[in-house]
Amino acid sequence: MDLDAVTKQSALHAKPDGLTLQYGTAGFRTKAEHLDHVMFRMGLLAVLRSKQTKSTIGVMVTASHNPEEDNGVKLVDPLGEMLAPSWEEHATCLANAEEQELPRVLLDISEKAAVNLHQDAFVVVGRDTRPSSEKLSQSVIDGVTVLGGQFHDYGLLTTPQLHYMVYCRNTSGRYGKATIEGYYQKLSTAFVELTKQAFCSGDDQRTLKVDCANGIGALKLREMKHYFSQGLSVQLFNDGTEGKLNHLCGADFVKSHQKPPQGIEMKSNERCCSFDGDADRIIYYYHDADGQFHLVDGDKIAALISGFLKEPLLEIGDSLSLGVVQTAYANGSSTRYLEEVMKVPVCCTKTGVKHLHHKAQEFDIGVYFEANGHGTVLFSKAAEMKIKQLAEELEEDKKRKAAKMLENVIDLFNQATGDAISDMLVIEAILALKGLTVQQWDALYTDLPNRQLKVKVADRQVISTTDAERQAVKPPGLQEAINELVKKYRLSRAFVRPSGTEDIVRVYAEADSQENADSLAYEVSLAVF
Ligand code: NG1
Ligand code: ZN
Repeated sequence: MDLDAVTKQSALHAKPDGLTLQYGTAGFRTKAEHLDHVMFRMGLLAVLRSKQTKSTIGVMVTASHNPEEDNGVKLVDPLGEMLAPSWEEHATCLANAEEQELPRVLLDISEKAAVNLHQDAFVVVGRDTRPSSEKLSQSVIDGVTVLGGQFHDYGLLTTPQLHYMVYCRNTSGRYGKATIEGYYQKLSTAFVELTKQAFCSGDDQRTLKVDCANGIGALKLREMKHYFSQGLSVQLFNDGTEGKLNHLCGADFVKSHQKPPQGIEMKSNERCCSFDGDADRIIYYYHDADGQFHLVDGDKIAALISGFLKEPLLEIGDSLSLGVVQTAYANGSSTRYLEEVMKVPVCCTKTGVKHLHHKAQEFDIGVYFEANGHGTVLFSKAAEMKIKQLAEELEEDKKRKAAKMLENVIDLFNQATGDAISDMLVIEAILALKGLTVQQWDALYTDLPNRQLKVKVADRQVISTTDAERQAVKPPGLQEAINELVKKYRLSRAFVRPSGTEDIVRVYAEADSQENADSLAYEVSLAVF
């Protein structure tokens, strides 16, 4: 490691005095102008992680649903997963080291993590469409090269596409080709195969309106839509040609405001969906004949998918386990529906996809979704092999057909992370195969009215939680106060937790009516002070 060269280069990406940042749920995120040094240093860290794992590591420059002025960076581990927790700590140390401490911190990390410094390193970089992203990704590359790492810059990519590239590169191409063309081919082939037998009742059924949050999703969906245009026609809105990224549009806006985005024309009963700014989340919605808005969120996506998967799994007659993973934000009705009607086991984990992803790996087939629309379905190696083997069998019967269908489903889901484009194609395939309208899908169960609030406090870390964030253990008395408030309402539930991505405390409440959910959330937010 040429530490003199690092020091010299680092001076060109100097850390502002006194600035401390933390590697949170989705990496580092803050105003773009404060991130240059972090980018450079994450380039350094990616090289060390690559040497240690003897694998390609990904670096994605994005701040997802946050405003256009923000930016962020996260590292992607060898199998396309989020960075391992012990390395999150290294990332925080490295980002906060003062200039003169940088060489020592680098050596410290190398020693603690037993990095073989003679090992080669390879890093792949991707970025979203923010005006600041190009320059910031160049700073990442500066960090990679000063430590002698090789790199490939994919340029503009959705976050899940970068995860896909990392996964492909570390599995010798068995998962797919590590090119944008490879991604389009893999997904669209699976989609076309899956929907071959779908009954389509006219063109309306095959059209979907997509709000792209004025982000990277628009660029990539526009490139990709020709690959599957026979099965599905997508109409792009908020495609970045006029509006501002994530401004009054996108999945996060629609979910948190529970209203349609600007810039999309919705006719009654038309199926619409929104991506977020880096296209790793998706949610659906529609207006009914009375003009009422209906949100079909991540919980309902999980319900649709698990219901769909149950049938072919039953058909192949193998006892592959199917489970659903949610967070505390999952609507109470969805949990009840999954457990009592669908009879699938449901687990609850802490917020943040790394927790859900990890838990989902405990099942042969693990469906995980956050209510905000981030999720995917993971198939264990054993399940994949069993399904592939059955799909190859000579006898052309129902069992083989079911296995074939599952085989395509495996290919259509991004196995590395939640992916708006991939999830959209799965959902569209299921709706087509089942002949379901968005209203029929929405009617699987009725959401309990709910409310989320943000509370600004001096130090959000004074709140700590347990039981997958559903109970507050600190400060003393807070949970008791929440329990008392919850008792006042029917079908009620509430919890608070410090956000991992913003300097706020989040309050969530649900109850038998919107008015009650609103009051409960408000009362709980007062108890937080
Ligand atoms: P925080 O800020 O920790 O609540 C938010 C989302 C998560 C996840 C991350 C990463 C909610 C309530 N929280 O986390 O689900 O998506 O951002 O983007 O939606
Ligand atoms: Zn995102």
